[in-house]
Amino acid sequence: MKSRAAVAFAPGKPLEIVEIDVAPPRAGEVLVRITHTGVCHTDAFTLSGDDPEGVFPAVLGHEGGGVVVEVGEGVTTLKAGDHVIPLYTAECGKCKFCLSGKTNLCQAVRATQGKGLMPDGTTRFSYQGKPIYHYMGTSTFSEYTVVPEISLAKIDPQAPLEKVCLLGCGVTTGIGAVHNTAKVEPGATVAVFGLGGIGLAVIQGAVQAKAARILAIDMNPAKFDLARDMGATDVINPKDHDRPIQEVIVEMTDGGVDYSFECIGNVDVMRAALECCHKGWGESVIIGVAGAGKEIHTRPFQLVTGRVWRGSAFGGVKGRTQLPSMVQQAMRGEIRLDPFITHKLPLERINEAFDLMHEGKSIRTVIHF
Ligand code: NAD
Ligand code: AHE
Ligand code: ZN
Ligand code: ZN
Repeated sequence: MKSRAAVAFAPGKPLEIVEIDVAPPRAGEVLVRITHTGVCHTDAFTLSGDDPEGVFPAVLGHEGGGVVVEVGEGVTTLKAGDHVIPLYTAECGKCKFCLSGKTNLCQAVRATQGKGLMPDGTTRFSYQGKPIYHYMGTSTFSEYTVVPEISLAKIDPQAPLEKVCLLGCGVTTGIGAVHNTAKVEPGATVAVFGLGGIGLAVIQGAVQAKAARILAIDMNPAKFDLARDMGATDVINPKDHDRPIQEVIVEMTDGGVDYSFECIGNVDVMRAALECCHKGWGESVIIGVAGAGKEIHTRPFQLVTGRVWRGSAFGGVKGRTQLPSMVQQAMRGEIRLDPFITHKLPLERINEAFDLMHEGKSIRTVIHF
């Protein structure tokens, strides 16, 4: 079938809106009509060429919502008409990772996913007879996409897809990192570095966890009003200080924070986020994605003296089992999605969503098809 899609033909180039060919779903696969998709910084990261797993040409996008059109052979848990959120972290329920009870990082389709391929090692997308690669197992920048059954969360059909698509990445990642990765407890002091979609979701999670103090840090002061609205108690611009920001935070918090979250992808900020943690117990969670070749640094003494460095992918959330209830929380207003949606654009204008992000003017642009 034909599908309108925004194709990344080469790194560093704007996406091109073209009509691609989408092959039918094979065994264990599902054809989904995407109705809405957010644009996450990770899409921009991969488009920039900094992603070691970036392959081109590809259909990017991983924060979508849609409706099942057709299921392939052997698919039993979904049928045409079901509403779904594609998952870049699958949940097969059978692999060593799924069975461990220790991680959400199902590996059932991860190897082929990282190469831009479906689990059988081929693509369902093509343009002018040449293959187009998939992205993160989701490729939500195409009106029609093919996704493994185990990479789809079935959600309440009453849920507004134009909003709950954000649970496909940003909002779930931030809220989940607070509850599943850091396990923030009531009364805690929390620092959040980077106030985009992820950082704001961390603030929302910290409020849910009843953190007593939430410090929100960004170089762009335009982000501070929304951070306060979301529940930040203090806003800090590193540009207003002439010493390392970790020193400022340690002083403000009587020795450091209980938990910090890096939501930028900057390895220098990752260091600051670790070093602003309290001696003896402070824990820092890396969420931001850093470019190829980047490495983190600190003095080992920071860890010897009790600080902990962690990382979090998709907020530690198991998508098929946990996302449906997060959708319900959003429908009940227990998870706020509206404040994240600063812009709405048709697919044809998707490059403007990237511009708005780079200019620091948007939190999330939701694309409609
Ligand atoms: P975003 O661009 O919307 O927000 C980033 C924010 O960081 C902006 O407000 C920007 O002003 C701020 N910032 C940039 N440099 C800074 C600095 N040196 N000091 C302080 N603030 C600074 O991005 P986003 O969509 O919120 O994504 C944030 C990061 O999280 C990205 O790296 C993205 O790839 C990553 N991410 C990871 C996961 C995961 O599962 N681990 C999921 C989603 C996104
Ligand atoms: N491909 C990159 C890593 C990208 C990355 O870290 N992705 C995050 C999700 S970002 C969503 O916006 C993630 O969940 N990673 C776990 C996984 O299995 O990919 C690289 O460096 O190679
Ligand atoms: Zn994302
Ligand atoms: Zn698995």
